[in-house]
Amino acid sequence: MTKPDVLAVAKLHPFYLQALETLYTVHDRTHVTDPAAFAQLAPRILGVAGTGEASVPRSLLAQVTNAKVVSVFGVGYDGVDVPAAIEHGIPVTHTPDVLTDDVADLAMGLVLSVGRSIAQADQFVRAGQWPNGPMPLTRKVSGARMGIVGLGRIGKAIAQRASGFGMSIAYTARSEKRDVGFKYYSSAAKLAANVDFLVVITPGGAGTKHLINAEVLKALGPRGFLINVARGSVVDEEALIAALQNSTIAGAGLDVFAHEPNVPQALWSMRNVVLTPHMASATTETRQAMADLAFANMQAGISGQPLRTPVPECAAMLNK
Ligand code: NAP
Ligand code: 8YV
Repeated sequence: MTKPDVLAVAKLHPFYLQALETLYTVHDRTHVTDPAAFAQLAPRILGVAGTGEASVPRSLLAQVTNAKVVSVFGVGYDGVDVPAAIEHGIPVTHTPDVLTDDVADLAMGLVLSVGRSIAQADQFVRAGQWPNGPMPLTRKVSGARMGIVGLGRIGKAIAQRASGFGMSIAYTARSEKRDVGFKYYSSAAKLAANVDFLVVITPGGAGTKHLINAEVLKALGPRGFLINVARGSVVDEEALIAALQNSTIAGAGLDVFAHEPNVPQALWSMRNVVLTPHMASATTETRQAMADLAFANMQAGISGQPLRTPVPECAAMLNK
């Protein structure tokens, strides 16, 4: 018996791909590699599988006329044209919650790494510099002021961890949260002016593009550090590089970049930055949990069962 057809719009994590292949024939980016063949195949596609950064544009959604679901392996889905998916009656799912702990852990790791110069200290020892004298002093993290841009699932988990370090917490978001007990600022610039570590953890996409711009970096100031674990698009990368070069800010810890996997060469040699390759959810345990959830959503969508974790925008179409 032939298996139903699914389109992968990006290179899938092996955990997700292997699960899909047990039930479906997975076509790996055929829409890009062979558009003519894809035109024939498209009406047979029942599900679209992607990653948090993968592009699922309106033009593709119009082609997969019989698709029942877009299942994203990731909590962020800024690459999916959700309004177009809704117009075509295709619900979109993602993988919230299961990765929250890991992303919050990495955010704190970057805070500690930039504040205490851990990556630089490692290089200092390996380069044999210790016998020549001590490293320059670093920056105390415990008790410092943290500002969180985006107090959602992951932002709250970062706040919880930072509270364990005795840090004071303030935040900005689209709306003030009455139940959290942290100081709210109505803009990223106002928040930045009042903190030592500014941690960015919003969704990507048009609504947050360059939310962290030259003005915000100036407000963060020469003793402030920027941590970005959200999306590269949220930070104006050129403004950030200028701010680092001019000591407008003290340093940065970056897991995400504007044009991944390409990282601007200007950042490579800077001593005051720590760079990681979009790895905040990349533990074996969490990637397995994400794959299980993304696969469950794909199966549910194709078989007409209730979806496990649809994106909020799709709630209305699913309740009809
Ligand atoms: P979430 O629960 O939906 O939280 C998102 C938060 O961002 C909310 O507090 C929201 O404000 C706020 N926000 C949205 N637009 C904003 C704007 N224009 N200005 C200020 N704040 C804004 O999502 P989550 O589960 O915490 O995930 C957040 C994001 O983290 C994902 O979308 C993804 O981009 C990123 N992420 C990255 C990695 C990685 O590997 N580096 C891994 C996982 C997730 P309101 O609460 O007021 O609506
Ligand atoms: C993943 C992410 O690295 O969940 C997200 O939004 O950015 C990350 O967890 C990504 O989706 C997998 O490519």
